[in-house]
Amino acid sequence: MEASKLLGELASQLASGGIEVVDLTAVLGPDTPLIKLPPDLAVDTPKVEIHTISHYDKNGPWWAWNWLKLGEHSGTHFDAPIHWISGKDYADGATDTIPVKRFVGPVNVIDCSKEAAADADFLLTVDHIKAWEAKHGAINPGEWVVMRTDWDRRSGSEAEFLNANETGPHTPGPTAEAIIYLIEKDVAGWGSQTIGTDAGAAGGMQPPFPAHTLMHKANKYGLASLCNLDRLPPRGAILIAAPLKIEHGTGSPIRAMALVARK
Ligand code: 23J
Ligand code: MN
Repeated sequence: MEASKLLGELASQLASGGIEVVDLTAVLGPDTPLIKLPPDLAVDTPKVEIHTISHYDKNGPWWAWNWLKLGEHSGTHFDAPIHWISGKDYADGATDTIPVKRFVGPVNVIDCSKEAAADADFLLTVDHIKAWEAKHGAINPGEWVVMRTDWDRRSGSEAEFLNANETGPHTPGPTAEAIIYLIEKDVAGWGSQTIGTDAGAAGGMQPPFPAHTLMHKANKYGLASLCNLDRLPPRGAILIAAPLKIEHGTGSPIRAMALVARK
């Protein structure tokens, strides 16, 4: 189909609801869960703060507006290649230099919700991805791959979301081999529903934090704390995930959404 005709058809399907826009984003505010890193290793990102400048009052009689204190990696957010030391030298690897077309693409949703419910430390393997491809079709270059765990059901409580105890955080994620397999497929990036793109136990993996270390080394992107993946089909939806154009930014909160054909 001619591109202009396709856009016209898209517009009418959006208007009629034949194509739905699904919100994949958590509310961003002071209660947003944030990653806790080992204190001997690193400093943590600060809590999100929303400060009133005016609220139709003496500080601005006819308007309301706020200012924010916000870590780049807060809530539903985008990881740029320069976030990690392995991707630090990519000229097109920061929030202000990644080509904007990379923020829109097909999304493959691998449903691990049952596995994650049974085992918070569940790790997605190459065999699991291959079984998904045998059922739904091959993952193609430039596509996103996201791991559905329904972890957003825990997002009302930071303790439940981080799920940490004396042995560390217990959240699902990918094996290093699964990430290598997806890089060989030349995906756009990898997304999760947990606090970060890596499993809670990923600090002890080889390499440590493989989704960060390997994806960003390959100039690929990450998405974390995605919501509502249970509302997406395994394939066929279009993901829109655009970070703020922060100067030299390593990542950014996003308003992630997906275009989905109504069943
Ligand atoms: C810094 C250090 C380790 C990790 C992270 C950030 C994230 O998950 C993130 O938000 O990128 S694992
Ligand atoms: Mn991040």
